[in-house]
Amino acid sequence: MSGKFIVFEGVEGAGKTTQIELTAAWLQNQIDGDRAVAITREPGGTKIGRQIRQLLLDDPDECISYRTELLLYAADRAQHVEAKIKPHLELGDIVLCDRFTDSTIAYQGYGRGFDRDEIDRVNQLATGGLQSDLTFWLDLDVTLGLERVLLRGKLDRMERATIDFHQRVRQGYQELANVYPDRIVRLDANRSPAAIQMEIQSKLMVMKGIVTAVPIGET
Ligand code: Z5A
Repeated sequence: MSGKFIVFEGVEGAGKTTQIELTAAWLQNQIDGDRAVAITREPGGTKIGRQIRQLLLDDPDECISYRTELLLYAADRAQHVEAKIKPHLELGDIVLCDRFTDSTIAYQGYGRGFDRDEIDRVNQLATGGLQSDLTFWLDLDVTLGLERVLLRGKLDRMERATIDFHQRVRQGYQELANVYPDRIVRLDANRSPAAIQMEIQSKLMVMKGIVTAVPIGET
């Protein structure tokens, strides 16, 4: 596949959506015309996924078991990879995705306590082995993130989990970043959106196959 798959991860309110939009606007001017920048997210990147997202984040009458939750995120991802991500990558597009497999490791693994091997098997089944080319982890204190989200309105089912849960999730991201330093870039998310965006752009500028190289003397 000739495209690039860039994922944004982090706890609630870390600023992923904000940075994805800024990155997409910047990239439009950096890449050649026959490639597109596609923005997507999990859960909910496809039509089926939007229905799964409702099941996951709304308040169902019946309590969702952790195992059901894990499998619903995986079902959303399987559809997302097949119906949207892979077709874009095959066209050579740049896909900017809000959350992917590391969210499942952080939330269902570190947060809910599922065994890592079990999560890896589920992720493998859902993705067929697809991984991000680069993941930006927007690292933020969980209380700051939840404060930002609260300003926006009511918290959803996942956001209402305990602070301890969200702290374990952040710890999960930290451990993933330690293990995969080439794939996961930690960004301090407690800065202005512009400062964070500058750092993202500088990382993407040096990433092979993203920004169109302008031959010297041809500006
Ligand atoms: N989940 C899971 O458990 N397992 C999985 O496998 C997957 C997901 C894929 C999806 O929620 C939930 O599903 C999520 C993990 C779980 N749940 N929890 N809890 P979502 O898609 O609804 O929400 P989210 O991914 O957590 O995104 P978010 O809450 O919208 O946050 P964000 O995208 O990172 O931030 P934002 O929208 O860009 O910014 C939030 C606010 O902060 C907004 O008012 C901004 O204007 C403001 N902001 C942004 N940047 C800054 C800076 N730099 N300074 C100050 N204020 C800022």
